[in-house]
Amino acid sequence: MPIARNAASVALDGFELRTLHIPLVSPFTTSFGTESVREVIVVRALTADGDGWGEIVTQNAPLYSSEYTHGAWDVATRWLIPALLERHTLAPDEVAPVLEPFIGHRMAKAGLELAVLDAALRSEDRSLGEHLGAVRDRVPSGVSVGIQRDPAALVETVRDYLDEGYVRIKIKIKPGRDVDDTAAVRDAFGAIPLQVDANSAYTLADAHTLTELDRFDLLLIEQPLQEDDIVDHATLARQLRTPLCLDESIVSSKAAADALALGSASVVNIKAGRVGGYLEAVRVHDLCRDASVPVWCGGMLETGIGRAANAALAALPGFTLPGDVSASSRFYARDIVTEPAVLEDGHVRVPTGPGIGVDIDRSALEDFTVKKVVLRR
Ligand code: OSB
Ligand code: MG
Repeated sequence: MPIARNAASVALDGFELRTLHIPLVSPFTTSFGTESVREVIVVRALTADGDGWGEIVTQNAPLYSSEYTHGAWDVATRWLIPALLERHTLAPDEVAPVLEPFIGHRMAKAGLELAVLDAALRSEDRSLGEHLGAVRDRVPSGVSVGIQRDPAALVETVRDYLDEGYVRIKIKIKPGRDVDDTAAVRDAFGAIPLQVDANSAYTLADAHTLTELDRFDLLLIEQPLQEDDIVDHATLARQLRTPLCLDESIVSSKAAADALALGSASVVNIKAGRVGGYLEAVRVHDLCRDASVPVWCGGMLETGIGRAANAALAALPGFTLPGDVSASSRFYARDIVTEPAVLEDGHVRVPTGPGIGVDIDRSALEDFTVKKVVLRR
């Protein structure tokens, strides 16, 4: 099947950035903290051919990675956007090379690239899924479940998601909330597709606790150790029967190649924000597919913008495990797109309209905006 991955150049007039505060339907707790309001930056690329939309998926505090929303706003307005606006015309695959001299800040770069990509694809009347190489029109939907008050509360929360039709459950764990929580879910629901995510909360000294999880036949254990513990992850992987999946550590296709070469992971979570954009995410997909390493699409509590783009990415052929590509309602009572992602028979549809394939709900966007700037050439 031919996969066209070049999109037209756009004539860039400027960018609009907004910080949004969107309430979550319930607090989301991980090993690194609790979030009740999603603070996120929405990017609008202003071009001669129309607007494009993107999202910078940083969180309020630098707890998942070193990036955080105020930092992303600062680097985007002070450095990244001015560099992009020096170019009169820009193709989506030129965004990353133009921004490459600026170290790190991958989520900020990814949000800007998505806005340019969306504008370019809309102007050509092509969908992001088609552009990235999607081979499915819907993707299986897993759900990421935060740490609850106690294992009994966790069981009730998981029950509700299973009743909604989610086809895979991921529970967050941390030291002291691992074996008992996992046992409670296994005991209550039997052989459901189940995996755990530690968000870097352990060290190699905790290997005995992590090997205890082997008896639960989990699909995988996600990111037990620190982002740069690439050698320790390889050591741990050799002690576990459960497949080890990396999230935080995979910051680029180079990092993915290194992790696979070292044996640090046998599964990879792909998040476009974490690797600097959807185009780099496809490169991670491609190299994992060449190495027969299964991948799945992670999430960062995306709004309808990133959620639509994630569905397109997750429709690529190497995404053989269900991702954290849930319905909008898993996090939000009100989203900022006119057709928020819904769960249909345990799946989320891949949008087919031009660009990301969803339209912005302008009144919701205004209502959630707490800060706005427009930078023009
Ligand atoms: O580790 O996958 C993670 C949310 C914020 C930061 C990190 C992670 C998560 C999730 C939620 O697990 C995934 C989602 O958006 O559904
Ligand atoms: Mg994770």
